Amino acid sequence: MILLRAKNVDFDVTYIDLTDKPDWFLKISPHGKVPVLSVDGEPLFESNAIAEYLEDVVDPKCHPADPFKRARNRAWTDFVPDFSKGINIYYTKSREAMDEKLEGISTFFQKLEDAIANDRDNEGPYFNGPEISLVDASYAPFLQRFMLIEQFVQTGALKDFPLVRAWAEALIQDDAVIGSVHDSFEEVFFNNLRTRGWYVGTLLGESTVAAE
Ligand SMILES: N[C@@H](CCC(=O)N[C@@H](CS)C(=O)NCC(=O)O)C(=O)O
Repeated sequence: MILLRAKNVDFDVTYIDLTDKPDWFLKISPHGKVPVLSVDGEPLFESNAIAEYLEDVVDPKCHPADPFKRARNRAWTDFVPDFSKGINIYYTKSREAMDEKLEGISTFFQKLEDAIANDRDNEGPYFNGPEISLVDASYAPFLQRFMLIEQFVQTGALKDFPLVRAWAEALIQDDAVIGSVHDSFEEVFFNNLRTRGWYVGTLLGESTVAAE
């Protein structure tokens, strides 16, 4: 959704309940996962495949033009599943479990800090420079959730990683990222954390600030 917005593509979005997936969705999503992009009625699944397809068919180009840089970006995009699991401190059931997870979080931020320091030759603020790219779109949802929770938990986990912090701050203020989630995203996310017994749910209070 971030890339569709960054590329100004007109699209309709259908949200589904992942705890009660409709039959029509299971028919078009072989792994039963979102996102799925329907192109002229034909489904495409897997975020990276969808992003690469959009990059091929819709301007402006968001991947770097240089093939070596593109490959490096893809390599960092491949790290997203590990990264997202490494920083999702909000999916822990107790303060101790969260603290334990926090002990390992620097490893993940350090890798990205080094990647930005080594691969970027400008002030950013995005992964490659002033424009949002595919690699940004792949990290944004996880950094967006982390930053949202950080307001409440204040772990300070990003304090030693100024490049990642500036990157995350740019992403959460980007219109394509803000508009990539439903208006009720924050409320639904927080309610899930509360009702499913995740520890941070106890720190969020009863009501939340309005969603973006
Ligand atoms: N590798 C997939 C992962 C997608 C994924 O994990 N989607 C989650 C939501 S963020 C999902 O659909 N979960 C539902 C389920 O696994 O039943 C991609 O990048 O598209």
